[in-house]
Amino acid sequence: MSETLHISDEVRAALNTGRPVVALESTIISHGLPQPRNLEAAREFEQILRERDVTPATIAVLDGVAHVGLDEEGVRRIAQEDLAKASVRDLAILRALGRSGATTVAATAYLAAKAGVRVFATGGLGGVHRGAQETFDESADLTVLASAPVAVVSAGAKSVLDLPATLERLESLSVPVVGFGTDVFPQFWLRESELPLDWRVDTAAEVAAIIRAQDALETGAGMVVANPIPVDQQWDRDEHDRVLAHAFAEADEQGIRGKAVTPFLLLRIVELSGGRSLEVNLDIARNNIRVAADIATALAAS
Ligand code: PSU
Ligand code: MN
Repeated sequence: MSETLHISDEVRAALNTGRPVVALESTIISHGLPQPRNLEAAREFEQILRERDVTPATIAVLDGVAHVGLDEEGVRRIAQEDLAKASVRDLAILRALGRSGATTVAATAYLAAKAGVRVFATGGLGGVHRGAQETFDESADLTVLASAPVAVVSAGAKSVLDLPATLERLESLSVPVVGFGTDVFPQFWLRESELPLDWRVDTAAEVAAIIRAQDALETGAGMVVANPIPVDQQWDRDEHDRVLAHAFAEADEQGIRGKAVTPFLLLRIVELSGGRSLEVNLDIARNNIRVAADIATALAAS
């Protein structure tokens, strides 16, 4: 059998010499953004890091092998092939059957931690779904962060979720949440919310110091760095509320359940908003990647 975890030469060289590396997920490319924009986005996300002298480690499972760092062909495959949406529980199955999968935040954080990559940028974290009291639908993104020591830079959690419940679960799971230049938990497409956070940081160096302190204390946990979209880039609140209500009603009518919920809502929201939510989603990811680059750079220097 070929190796189970393949770290690309570029990522390995950066890790071995203590240079900054940022992990990127592939579910956002495969299932969160529409084709053909998703391929452009995957390339641009890596480029944002390279311009800052940070090595991108896009993570995906290809033909049974978990890759940390993709070549051009790998990036093309996650954007154009119809890949399974892979969480941590799917990794061994993909491995054994030689199948491919786009990794969620949970699976990406798990594999990043295994490879020794400590900083990860995404759009919005998964969380507790609305109605979870009955469906039990809570993203493994939350539980995995309790034991994967990776700082995830995210614009809060997607506003299609139950955000107060998501914060409660992160507390129960002992996953630290820090606002990056904010006192409240952002709502993905919207900067503000009425959900206060206990901790605010204003610099990448502070986040790097927290990561070092987590190591010293051996907490073993990850962290959520909640980075809100700048006010001039956020989505119009009324349109946001209107479109989300519409998308929820459709998901309900069509009986969309389980892992299909997030991709369905994200892609339907893009259509219903005439592409506006996509532009904001891309800006969210770009902003998070820039902040992650700064954190990884500060960490490498510390
Ligand atoms: N953030 C985005 N777009 C996405 C996701 C996050 O901007 O598509 C994906 C992530 O991969 C996250 C997943 O892990 O949605 C959550 O899915 P679920 O709710 O089924 O756990
Ligand atoms: Mn789910």
